[in-house]
Amino acid sequence: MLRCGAFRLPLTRPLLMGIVNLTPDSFSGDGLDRNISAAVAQARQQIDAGADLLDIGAESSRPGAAPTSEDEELRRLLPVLEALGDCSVPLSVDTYKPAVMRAALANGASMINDIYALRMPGAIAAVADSGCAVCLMHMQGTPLTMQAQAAYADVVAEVQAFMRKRVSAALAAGVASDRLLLDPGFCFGKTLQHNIELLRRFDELSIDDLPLLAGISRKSMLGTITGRPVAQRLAGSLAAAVLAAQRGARILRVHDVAETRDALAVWQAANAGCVA
Ligand code: 8Y7
Repeated sequence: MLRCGAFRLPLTRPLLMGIVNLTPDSFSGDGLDRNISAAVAQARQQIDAGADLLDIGAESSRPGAAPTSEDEELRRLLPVLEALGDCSVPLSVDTYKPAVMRAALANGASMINDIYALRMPGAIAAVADSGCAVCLMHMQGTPLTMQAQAAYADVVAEVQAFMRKRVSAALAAGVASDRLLLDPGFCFGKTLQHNIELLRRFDELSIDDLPLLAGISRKSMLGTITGRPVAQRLAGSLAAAVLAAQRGARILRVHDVAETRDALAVWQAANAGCVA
């Protein structure tokens, strides 16, 4: 069971985290109001499609992306959190900035998804006293530089060692273990070979039975494998989601909730020998 603010998420079947992207490059340059209603509509559609939780992000973490200011991030996030205040699933906010974490938690977020795994000064303190869930993700470098310098002797061992340190830091600050999720951070400072190794050996990443999250949906590693542009990576994303689930992922961070749900339903039926 994952503690996630006022929510308790069962971890007996893989959960789907629907992605809601508030970065301007994912919209067509409309005004902020249009963006808010588009984002809220996208969020509600993800919930209708069966999302168990949503991940709302207002700063791009794509390779090469430049940072967004705290004010701008909050200007994008807060109206959407407010509009989704009555929704039935936990809202995760994708941020590494302590002030944004505090504001998000004060405005209805139940989870913080941090690509820096609470390494920014003040980040652990920002989440410690709330009951929110926290996703600790591995990244080598920063989004601006990470693809230029990806190097590991043993990617699985190094990612796991990093996660172990971040778990210790969180526990030492009083974040209970039932609030923690781990994520190897596919494509965050990794070559294709590293990403494939992490997926192939995903089950080896677990630490103290903490739940693992996998975010592979539409990513460049799928583009490299299939030769497809981002708009044509659904089939690759579904294959990766099923594989990650097979290898122990408890939460899948995805763009295509309805399709992933169907793919997982087939996988689960075959596993269980019956339709649930
Ligand atoms: C991940 C993520 C992104 C991921 C977690 C994208 C914010 C890039 N990827 N957070 N965020 N794990 N925890 O293509 O893999 O979605 S952004």
